[in-house]
Amino acid sequence: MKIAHADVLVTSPGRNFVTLRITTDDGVTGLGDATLNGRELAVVSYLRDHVAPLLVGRDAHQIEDTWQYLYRGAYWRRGPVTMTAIAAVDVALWDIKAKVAGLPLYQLLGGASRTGALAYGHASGFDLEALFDSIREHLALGYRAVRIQTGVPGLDQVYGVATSTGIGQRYDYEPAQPRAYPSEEEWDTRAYLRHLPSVFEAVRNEFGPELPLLHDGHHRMTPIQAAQLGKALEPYDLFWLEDCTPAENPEALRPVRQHTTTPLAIGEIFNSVVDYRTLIGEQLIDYVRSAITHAGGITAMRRLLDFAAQYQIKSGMHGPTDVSPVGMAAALHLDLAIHNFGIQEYMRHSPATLEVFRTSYTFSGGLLHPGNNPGIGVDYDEDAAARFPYEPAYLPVSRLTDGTVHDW
Ligand code: EZ4
Ligand code: CO
Repeated sequence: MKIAHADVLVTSPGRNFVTLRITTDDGVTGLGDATLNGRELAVVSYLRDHVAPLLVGRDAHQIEDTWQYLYRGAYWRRGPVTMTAIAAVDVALWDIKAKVAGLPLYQLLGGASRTGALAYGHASGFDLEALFDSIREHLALGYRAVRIQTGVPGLDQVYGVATSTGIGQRYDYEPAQPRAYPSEEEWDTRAYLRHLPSVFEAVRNEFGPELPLLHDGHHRMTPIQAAQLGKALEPYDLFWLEDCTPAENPEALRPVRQHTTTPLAIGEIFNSVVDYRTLIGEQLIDYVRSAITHAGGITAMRRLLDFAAQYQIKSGMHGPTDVSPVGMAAALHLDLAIHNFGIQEYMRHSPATLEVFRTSYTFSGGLLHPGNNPGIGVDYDEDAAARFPYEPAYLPVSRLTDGTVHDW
């Protein structure tokens, strides 16, 4: 079964998505997500100009060999653009293999280890009232775990907080805005650190001790600030504190770990198992945040999560709306199959997105399931996609109150 062609598809049903479609000589198609938020066309070029021509004529069944060929064969290894492109090829080939086998992909990964994948949603609000409304709305939708993001007194716009006038739906935060330049947001870490524990106290008082609560620090703290926050949040029993420090420096989590028992999650901007060697080997984290889409596909994520399992570290795959329904479906197959599953992030995609991507995954009783269609279970509607042409979009940039560029 040879690869006949590989097409790169770009569409923007509310936000940009890049999809690789591989077609075999006997007409089987597979899809892979290649969406890198705010840098979409770099991956398009990588795939269209440098990868697609190499795929034609290769055996579609040789997933491992193709992965190594693209990784080692490029000489220039790792990096978000490269690993997103490799992931798209890898997922598309797994989709094909499972379709040919007539099985949902999770069956080829060892079969189901659970009935469904516990999902968490994004509750947010500028003040407590709006936040409580958002939490209630998520509970009504069936969520059994929620991430809490809130405004900070003195700041107009804060990461993770939905606005009624923004591009996203009321409570689903969409940070990438279609515009020619990134927007700029003001940030003040001390004001944030003073405010956040009171928010968690109020949420626990209102919603009780049982509901799993998560929070994303989005890379903004120094190690000692992160240690202070982790300690201050201990009474509120977080499921995890995510990305408390910038991602490049794994050693930063040593002091955080020494000072707090709040569980730590990191890795949504990592793209390789290499990024995790210190973090996993020294047991500095509790959850691995990479997405299949950005970390080399199912082949690479399986290896990473098997490594993590040796240290009782679990999965918590990244699942914002910038991971397309193809990337989400791939994640759900792996979530269902692996032993060390932790939780799956799940921001629902917009109705327009779901017109282009016809999914078969389900969300019920707080659990996601990939469905039982052969392959990963997503179809791409090209006519619908054509109605939503590409629009340049950027994530915001963060500045401290004196104008210094900060981590966003
Ligand atoms: O900011 O996906 O945990 N989720 C996140 C996301 C990221 C965006 C960046 O593309 O941190 O909201
Ligand atoms: Co995050």
